Amino acid sequence: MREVYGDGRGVLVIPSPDSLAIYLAQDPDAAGCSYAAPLVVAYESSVETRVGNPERAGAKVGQSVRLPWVRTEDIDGDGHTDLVSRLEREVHFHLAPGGILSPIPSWTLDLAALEAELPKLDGIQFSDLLTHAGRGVDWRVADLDGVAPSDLVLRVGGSLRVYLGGAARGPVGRATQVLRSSGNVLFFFLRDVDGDGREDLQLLRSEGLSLARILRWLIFPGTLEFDLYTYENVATGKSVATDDTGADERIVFTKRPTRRQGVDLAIPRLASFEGRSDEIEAQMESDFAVPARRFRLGPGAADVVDLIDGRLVVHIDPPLAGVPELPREGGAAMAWIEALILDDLDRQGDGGRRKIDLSDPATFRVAEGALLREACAGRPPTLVRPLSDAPQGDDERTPQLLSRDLDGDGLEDLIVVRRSEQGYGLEFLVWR
Ligand SMILES: [Ca+2]
Ligand SMILES: [Ca+2]
Ligand SMILES: [Ca+2]
Ligand SMILES: [Ca+2]
Repeated sequence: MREVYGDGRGVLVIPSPDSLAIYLAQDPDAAGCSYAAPLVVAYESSVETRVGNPERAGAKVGQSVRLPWVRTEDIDGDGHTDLVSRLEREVHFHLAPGGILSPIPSWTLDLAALEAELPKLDGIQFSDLLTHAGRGVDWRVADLDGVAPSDLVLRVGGSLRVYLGGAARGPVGRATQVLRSSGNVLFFFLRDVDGDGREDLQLLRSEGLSLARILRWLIFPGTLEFDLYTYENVATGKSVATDDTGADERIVFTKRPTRRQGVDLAIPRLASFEGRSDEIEAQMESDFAVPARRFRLGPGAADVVDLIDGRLVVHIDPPLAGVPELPREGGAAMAWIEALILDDLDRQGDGGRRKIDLSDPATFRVAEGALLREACAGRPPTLVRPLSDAPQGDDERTPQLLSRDLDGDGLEDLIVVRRSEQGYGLEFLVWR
């Protein structure tokens, strides 16, 4: 039993092989005694058992369980948390008007039906392998026009469909706006590019990529070019006449891109790259093991706290120009792309290009901890303090640093989390 909505009411979740039955307690004073009819969330799970090869000493034995993709977030923007459950071929949206979750999906996005709209492909397209990558169906929810409820954007291949208010009811009726892009649309983003507070539409598209070109990269280096097109959000909340006939049509995004930018992926000779990939992997692994991270301990821009040889090392307000703020490991892919590529392009404006050179080892230095440690190297630390307990033997894994405002002064304090086979060890440090 756990609390999901932060309203003090207990929630009982009973899993079955293909659904979760969620029982919400009805009366906060009688929590645990009376429950409403269950909310049944369908999901697909898979349990895979590996028995390995018992003849071999290093054989792996175990079971892997794929958990359902269920997420809680406010989909329609009414302030009440809703529930989304993603299945292989459809997505169920359970909305919670007035804070009461609908026991049956309020609407369903039928991914299979949308995919069926795409032209059929005859086998693998060797002349353009990215055709397959661009064939997906994708969705995002955001408030685009500043008028409740939130809005829905669907991508079906190279066609983008905007439904104002669509987050509350799904893609019913005619789309408010349809944008079509040629080439292979690989991905789309809703993000505020120009800083006016409204999310704009960005499409990442590519030229064709033939099998012949990949084979060529085995011998010669080359470049794969991507286009990033930005369509500015110009939704006004009012209907506007957009053509001479006076027909009333809402436009949300500009009909043509307002920024055209490029991302060039420089591909090294693959035959030479192959031998170096292990080296790069080892470097990335050791980079990600560095626990250094940014804190706001004092009034400066950022402070860096690191753990080196069992000691806490604090640098107050060190110069960190050029060290990007990267998501922690496990952050969403979108946050990485944003920090490493898109933020830079936003600053460049129309016509900007960003080169990613896969033959340059610096391209793979993407762990913030390692970059922060390097930025502070050679600088006298503000404080060095041994941790209170000695590390608990060789089995201890790299400690993690967490931040919380422990004393309520509005600035962060430190929590050191150590894991070993004996369990967890926590150390709380209030910064004054
Ligand atoms: Ca909601
Ligand atoms: Ca809206
Ligand atoms: Ca904007
Ligand atoms: Ca504090």
